[in-house]
Amino acid sequence: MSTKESILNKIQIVISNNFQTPEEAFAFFDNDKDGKLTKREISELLRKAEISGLIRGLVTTKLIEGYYKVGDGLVDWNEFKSASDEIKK
Ligand SMILES: [Ca+2]
Repeated sequence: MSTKESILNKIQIVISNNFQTPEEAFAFFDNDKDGKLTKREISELLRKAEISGLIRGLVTTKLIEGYYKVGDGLVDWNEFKSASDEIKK
């Protein structure tokens, strides 16, 4: 149950259960409101998605690696959006 699909699915469930839009979810988890999600902020999202501590660190790293394109190690809104679009497919 720790496949990429089931994890993305859990994230999607958290977002759709708690927020009207992905924008809202992004703003919620962007604690310092700098328009980017740090590793710590993403980890918080995963905690809310009830992804266990052991794989959470791993997934956070994978998400960052998979979705940051500008190479700063942060996930900005566009990247988050394309990630959540991908989840919906
Ligand atoms: Ca932030």
